Amino acid sequence: LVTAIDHVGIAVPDLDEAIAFQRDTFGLEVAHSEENEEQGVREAMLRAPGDVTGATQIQLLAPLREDSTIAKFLDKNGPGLQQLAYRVTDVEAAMAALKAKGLRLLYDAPRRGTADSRINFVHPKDAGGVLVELVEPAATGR
Ligand code: MC0
Repeated sequence: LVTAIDHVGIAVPDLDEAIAFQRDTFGLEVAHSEENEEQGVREAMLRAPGDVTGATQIQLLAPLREDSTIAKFLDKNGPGLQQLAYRVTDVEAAMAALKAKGLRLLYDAPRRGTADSRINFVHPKDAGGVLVELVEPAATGR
């Protein structure tokens, strides 16, 4: 079902501060950043210098609004790991396979994710306490 570990997402209160911390402490660099209005996030994808295209990235997620999922996560838990994202080739097929196993998907249809990927999420209560994201990269993407 899964072809790669796409990214691991960290909730942060301030995106620019978190980017600077990861750069100055660990040497990670920004590969991509954007705002996703629907998801209520400002986000950045980080990678290690020299990483091959398609390698696992670290996603920093900062809230755009007080009522966003990331704002709620930060209020409840503080900064930290928020999600694990698995790459798939066909998000609808992955959704159907997981539904058939009795797992709850958060959306009835895929929504827009980073860099025009198509995404959905498995409820953390059905995945060992981990919010699992399914990511089908855009056709022109990685
Ligand atoms: C909540 N829970 C989590 C969790 N969030 N467990 C593990 N990881 C998380 N991130 C647990 C809580 O501890 C609680 O358990 C129960 O789930 C209900 O939590 P809640 O605090 O009442 O929160 P809800 O139910 O309002 O929301 C949780 C839910 C939400 C997963 C449905 O966060 C959501 O819709 N997430 C998907 C969208 C998202 O995360 N967007 C931001 C990233 P207890 O035991 O205390 O009851 S956007 C993104 O990722 C895009 C841009 C991309 O990568 O392409």
